[in-house]
Amino acid sequence: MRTPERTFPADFTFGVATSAYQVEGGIENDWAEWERAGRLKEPHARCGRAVDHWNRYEEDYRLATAVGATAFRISLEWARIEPERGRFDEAALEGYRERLLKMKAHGLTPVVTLHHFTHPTWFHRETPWHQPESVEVFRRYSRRCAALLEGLDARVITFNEPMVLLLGGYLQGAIPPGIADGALTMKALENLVRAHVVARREVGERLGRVETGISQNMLAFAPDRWWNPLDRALVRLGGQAYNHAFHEALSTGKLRVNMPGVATTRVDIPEARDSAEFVGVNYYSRAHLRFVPRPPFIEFKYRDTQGRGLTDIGWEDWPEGFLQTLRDVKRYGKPVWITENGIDDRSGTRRPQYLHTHLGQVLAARAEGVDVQGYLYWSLLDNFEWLEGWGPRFGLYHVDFDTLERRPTPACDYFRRVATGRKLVAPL
Ligand code: IFM
Repeated sequence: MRTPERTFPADFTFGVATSAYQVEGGIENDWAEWERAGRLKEPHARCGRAVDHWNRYEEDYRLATAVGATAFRISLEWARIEPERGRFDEAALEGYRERLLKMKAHGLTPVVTLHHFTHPTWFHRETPWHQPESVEVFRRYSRRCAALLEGLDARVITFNEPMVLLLGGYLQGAIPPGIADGALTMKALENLVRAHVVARREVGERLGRVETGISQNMLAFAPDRWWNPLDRALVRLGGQAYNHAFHEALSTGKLRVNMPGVATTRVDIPEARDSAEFVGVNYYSRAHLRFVPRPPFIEFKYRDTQGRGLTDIGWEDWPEGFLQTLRDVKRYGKPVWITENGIDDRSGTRRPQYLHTHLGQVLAARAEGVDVQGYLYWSLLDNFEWLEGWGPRFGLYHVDFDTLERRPTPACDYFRRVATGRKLVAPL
């Protein structure tokens, strides 16, 4: 693994990332319904009060600054803001505004995601993403969000991991809205691109020039059998669809997916051309793909190829793929933000090393001319991990899920040393 440079420039941002549903608590949305329908791996698990960030936000801002973070990524919960279609909750909007102002006062620059997987309960019944009306509905919501951000100098992420939402929610039926249909998935993808465009326009009209983009979950892919041409074709086509179709649409205005037998689309959306100021990358792992001769034709697995041990959620620890991913996004010619990177490490002992190797890859990418400007660790706190419920622990801070007490893991000290010293030091 190459780590040619060991220092981060003074203007490189270190921060932390969270999302509303996973930390705030007390939210009624499509995921809460999904949980009540028993659709999580542990059918009785509930997000419920989450880790009560809605009330403990000031404590959490202090925890972020204590590790040297100067940026804090949150998401706005659409279901709080627009609980019924067309009715906006002024108290919720005020609540977010107050929290963002406090965040600023703590010296943290807000990075604000408008959509992080969840929806108000009416959304899928009335205007699901495969229907064109969804775009207008999102535009109206974004307009209200933009007003919230006045004077905050926030960076805006319209959508978090749109391909994860589509794969899970529209192709596999594993997360809300539970659809499993390739053609609808492609319609929804097109509307998400259009929704990004109109949301960015709303933000720009209200706030002037704001750095706006998306966060894309990007996996390093490898063929399960290196010698098998079908596995290799899957890596090529799947990698293009999963990692690049969305970014590419926002860069060129051309939306292209070509996964024969699964989903294909070819649409030109000229207004999407050059519609992001930065490329948001969420990187965690590598996946091996194997062709199987029956729908859905793809088998997806994480393998421990290096004997490093899978992470506790079962993902390969593969920092090498981070560099590969960052090289790959250089083609968009925009600044790059790592909007998530992190490890489910339930003992808390592996995280400093994970940070060390992954930040090393960020430096290596920078040395190759990839303009990486910021790194947001996922996550500040242990939190609710979607279908996995309360098992995984990604937090720099360990949270006792009974008492909600936050305690630093060894990675807090490591993160602080790098973020404040600007040097890639070795973990102690
Ligand atoms: O917890 C999630 C987050 O919501 C989106 N990116 C991946 C994280 C870990 O699975």
